[in-house]
Amino acid sequence: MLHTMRWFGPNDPVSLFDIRQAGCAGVVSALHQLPVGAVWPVADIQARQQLIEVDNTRYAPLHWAVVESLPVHEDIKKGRPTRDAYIQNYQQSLRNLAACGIRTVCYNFMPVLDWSRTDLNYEMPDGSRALRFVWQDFAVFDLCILKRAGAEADYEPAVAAAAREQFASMSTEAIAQLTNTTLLGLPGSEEAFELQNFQGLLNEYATIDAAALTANLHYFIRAVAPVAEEVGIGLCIHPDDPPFPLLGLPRVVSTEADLANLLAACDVRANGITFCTGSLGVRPDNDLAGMITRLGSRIHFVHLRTTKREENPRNFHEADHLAGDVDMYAVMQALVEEELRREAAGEDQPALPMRPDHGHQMLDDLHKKTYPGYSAIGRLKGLAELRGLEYGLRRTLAEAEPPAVAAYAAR
Ligand code: DNO
Repeated sequence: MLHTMRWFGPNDPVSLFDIRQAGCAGVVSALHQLPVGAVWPVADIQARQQLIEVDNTRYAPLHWAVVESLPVHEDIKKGRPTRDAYIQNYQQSLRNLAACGIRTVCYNFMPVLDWSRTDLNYEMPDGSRALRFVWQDFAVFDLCILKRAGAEADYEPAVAAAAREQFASMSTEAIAQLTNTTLLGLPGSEEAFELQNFQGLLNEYATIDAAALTANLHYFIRAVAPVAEEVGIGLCIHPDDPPFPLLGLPRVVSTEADLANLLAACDVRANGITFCTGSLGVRPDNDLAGMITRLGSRIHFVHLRTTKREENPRNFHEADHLAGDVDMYAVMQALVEEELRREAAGEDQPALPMRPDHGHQMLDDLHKKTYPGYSAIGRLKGLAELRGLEYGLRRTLAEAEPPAVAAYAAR
């Protein structure tokens, strides 16, 4: 696989120097400074490439392998009349990225919020810190802080009652912290949504149910995937995180059926998947290794991470990369098999770009401020473990498949 790490840009406290030493050949980055919906100009893309690929020639090269994300404007998700203009911008950004040599572009279709957690500092038994999602804490936010109309119906009565009791004993500081964590903005931004405006953003989805959101997603992909196909980009949707509806908003990229429907909506290779085991793995009904085997040719990018479900099955925390509920051995085996298949078929870039997704805050990073989930040492540890697993599986599987061994050796 092509080992990569996410780099949020020049303000990221984890440097390109760090990422290189962690063992990466590729970088995953985005132009977070541009407003969502704007065309990404060639000059801005090249400026980022300059930082990653050209400056600092003293050390081993790094390559901007994946854009994560080229974000989708809310008007596209809502199916507003203005969506066509934003879709045209998206198509132009894809053309510009392709002109600069970028071949993999990730996006998501989650309304309003990107990923959601309720705790960014959950203490693990070894003292490191993990990200965690607790359904009851989320209910506290929804029922008692946001006070969303109709929220009551979304929680089991016992959870709602416990949430109210919990809220009554929370300090002002704890309430502020939960509010800020839940409203954290898009990755790469340190700003959170404002509580006052937030209900307004949710209201705009009042008439958009899962079927309508799916139709809007398919409308979008039918317009942009042919352009991606033409310019040689693999577009890859990131699944919902967590993979179930929150705050009354529909979520439509959570299961194998959701993904298969999306792929069928525009049957070109460019219409693909970011296979995020951490997001999909929260649901016990997602058979991850089987999904890779069945959908594999359309996987353009891989996020490897695992979560551990807790006593309430909607609660989870991010576990060590080889622990947790994801069978990483089976996942890695299916991924290596997919790569061997690509090699045997003579594909020009058979290596799947992979990044160790998130990592615990540990060792020296406990004293540093990094983007939640994106500390250097936790990701380095995750990558090291995953690479070891990949190496072992490669050796074993390639021996069983002589043509693929030859293809691999010839790289
Ligand atoms: C979280 C990330 C997501 C992801 C976007 C992709 O750490 O995996 O925020 O980048 O959803 O569009």
